[in-house]
Amino acid sequence: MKQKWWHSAVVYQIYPRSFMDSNGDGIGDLGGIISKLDYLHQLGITLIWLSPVYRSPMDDNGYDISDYEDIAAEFGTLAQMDELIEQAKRRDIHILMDLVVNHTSDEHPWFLEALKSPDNPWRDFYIWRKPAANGGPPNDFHSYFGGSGWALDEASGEYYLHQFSKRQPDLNWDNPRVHEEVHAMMNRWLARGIGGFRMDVIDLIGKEVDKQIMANGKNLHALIRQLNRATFGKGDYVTVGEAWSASPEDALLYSAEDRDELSMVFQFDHIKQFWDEHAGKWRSQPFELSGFKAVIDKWQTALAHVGWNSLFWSNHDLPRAVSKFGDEGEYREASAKMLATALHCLKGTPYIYQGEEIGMTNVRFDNIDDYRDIETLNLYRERVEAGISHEEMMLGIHANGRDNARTPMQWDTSANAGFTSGTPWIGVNSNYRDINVTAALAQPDSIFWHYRKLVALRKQHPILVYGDFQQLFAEHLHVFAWLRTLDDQTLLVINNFSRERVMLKLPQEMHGWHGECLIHHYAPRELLGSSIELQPYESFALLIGR
Ligand code: TEU
Ligand code: CA
Repeated sequence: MKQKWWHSAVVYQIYPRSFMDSNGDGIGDLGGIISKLDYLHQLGITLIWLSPVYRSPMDDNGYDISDYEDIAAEFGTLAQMDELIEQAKRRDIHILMDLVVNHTSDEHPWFLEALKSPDNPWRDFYIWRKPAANGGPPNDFHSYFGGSGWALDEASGEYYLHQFSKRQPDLNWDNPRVHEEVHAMMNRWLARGIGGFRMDVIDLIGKEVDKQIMANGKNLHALIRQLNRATFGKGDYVTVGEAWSASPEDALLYSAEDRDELSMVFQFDHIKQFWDEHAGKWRSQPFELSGFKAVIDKWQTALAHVGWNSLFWSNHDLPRAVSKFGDEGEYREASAKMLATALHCLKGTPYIYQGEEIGMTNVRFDNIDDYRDIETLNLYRERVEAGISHEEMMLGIHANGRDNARTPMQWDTSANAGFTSGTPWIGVNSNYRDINVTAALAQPDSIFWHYRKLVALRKQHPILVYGDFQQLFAEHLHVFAWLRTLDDQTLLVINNFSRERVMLKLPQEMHGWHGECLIHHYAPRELLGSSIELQPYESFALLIGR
């Protein structure tokens, strides 16, 4: 495999609305991000995935873009965006912009033109269909954000497709003019000095509407290859496509080097595994390690030598890692460190979601009015109207609602966790007095310093980047362990994913294994006898000496 600089990089995702407010309006902004670059430099990350900051009516907090080449007033200005790119570069950090081109905002000029008449030149930038025979939507496609995926344009009597909110009309990627406009916009952003793109729901742009094939349409990979050759493929840029539908086979198509498509994709098997097959995320299933291990193993094995994995536990759409996969209470710190070690000792590029590095947890607002996310609010209303109880829906929101990850970053113990001097756009998690950056930096063995050590290890040890993955103890109910091997080196990684003390019996060939313990959060470990007693949520990585 040809080595790439970003194979050993670690990416930090910033959700700008919630990261840091610099002007007291209660909304995070570019000035706030610039003021925290030294903090990120201290963590050691070299890439930032910046969720959208473009002009937007904020129906979906910026994933509804009305101008791809200007900055939303509440986030700042283009001059500040250039400043952020420049200031980041001085700290050896590159910015991945979030490319949202499956759809625009309904306030984008293209859509405003398209609405003027069915024969307007911009009309077929979007996807229009006549009503069904009964006058209703053309088919029963359901929006991810509730209700029909078709919205009626009264003036023309036609419907337009929107897989997300009705204010996010889908672009028509069968139209070559859409390609031209998007390519030109992307090249202008690359010319501004960004490091690449995260691509929102990229698996949806090849949709075959009349067959109701939304993901993985027949033209999808041709469209992505065209994007590559027309824009980022001309330089050493990093691209990561969000692909909720991706299988390992798909991921090979997206990320195999000779494909000229993407660097990697976000796949969500380890997330959807704990959703209910009928109610989806709104009826959360309890975490269960054996299925989780099998999924991670499947992906590590499938992309072992071709293609490249992204590695993440959370993002702005998901619950907090320690709440989902670890322990929020007594073992919050231990489980957060274990999750960090496990993720960063897998093969692929690790992503840290803002606040994960200090063990931020899910939030529990009791009142639905304290939530902000359009998906949560729409589905609460739709499901409660359909007869689901308030209590059951709140359980689902507490477990998997997107606002879990969108409460303000917790910087210190001052009002609003130091996020804003104003009134925050969404409530601050009440645990900020205990969980905040200032406390983490002051505590030598905090989760933050554990992450920093892991980020540094990846740069120092090629085995962490390129070592082959081979699972051990696959049947064990509490332990997830594996080997990484590269040339004559062997790294043993052992993670106790439970609050139990676990006596792990060792096979004969492992007796006496010793060497350099690269990372641990209890005590350095060696395999001296025929078993090892693991503490609750203990993990370590041991570079086996010869
Ligand atoms: O998310 C795609 C998406 O499908 C998720 O919203 C997912 O369906 C949901 O979280 C699972 O319940 C991307 C962005 O990450 C998300 O923030 C946007 O809302 C969405 O696309 C539309 O742009
Ligand atoms: Ca602000």
